[in-house]
Amino acid sequence: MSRDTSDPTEEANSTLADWSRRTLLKATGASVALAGLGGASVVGTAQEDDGDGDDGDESGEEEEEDGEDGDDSSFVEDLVDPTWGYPLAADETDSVDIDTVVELVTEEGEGVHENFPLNPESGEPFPLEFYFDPAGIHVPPGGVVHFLSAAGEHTVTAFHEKYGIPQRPVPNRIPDGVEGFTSPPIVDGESWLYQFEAAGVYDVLCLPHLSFGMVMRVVVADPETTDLSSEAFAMSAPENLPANVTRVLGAPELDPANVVEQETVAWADLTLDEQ
Ligand SMILES: [Cu+2]
Repeated sequence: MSRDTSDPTEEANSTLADWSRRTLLKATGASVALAGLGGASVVGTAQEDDGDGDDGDESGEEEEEDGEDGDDSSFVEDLVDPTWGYPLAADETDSVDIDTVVELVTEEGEGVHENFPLNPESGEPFPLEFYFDPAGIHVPPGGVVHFLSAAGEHTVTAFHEKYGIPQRPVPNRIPDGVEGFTSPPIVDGESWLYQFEAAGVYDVLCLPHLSFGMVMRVVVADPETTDLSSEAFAMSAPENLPANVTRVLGAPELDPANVVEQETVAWADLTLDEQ
């Protein structure tokens, strides 16, 4: 029997996948923002919020499809699953315009912080630095964040006990009642969108690099209506976690009220003292 090289089942499956995706995007109105790769709504991956809060487009380029947030958040929020978020292939990453971008970085050599991380096994300096940048962000309730793998393979995973294993327990460090969530592994240029609904403090980790201190903090709060001195925003000191993690989450710059005040806290600005 001769083998047919064009497998009709495979072809049908890929066609179906294409069809489903386009239909999904179209149904939510996101097709305008996502379909035109290289189109008008392209933003550079290095773009950062200019911090002045007006979402102004200094290039003067008109963004015709703006939602009320001034970016694509209102188009993509219906796509974002509360547990699985919404992944973007590398060639889709630039087609989405979300103001809040967090880069996931693997840096070889000296790195940003001297003597960080230490090798979790030996305690000696480790020649790679893995980090989220910014390491602290404030988002309003319902805010969408674009996590971009700038270099290396990473995940964006909530501190929730379901992601722990006996050799590497993960305590709950997200608001009560919020389900754990995680991205798939994302590599160079791929990214992942997540919408933070409930107010509170969310500590987030990268599964392959947890022991190297690749963690960050997202503070979800409406500063107008939220009492930042309430218990929901009092973050407990990290306990029973690798020393590198304790150093990052214990950095004074990641105090939730400070994160809200600063809007973003750069990785380079953390004070990573031994605790
Ligand atoms: Cu990582």
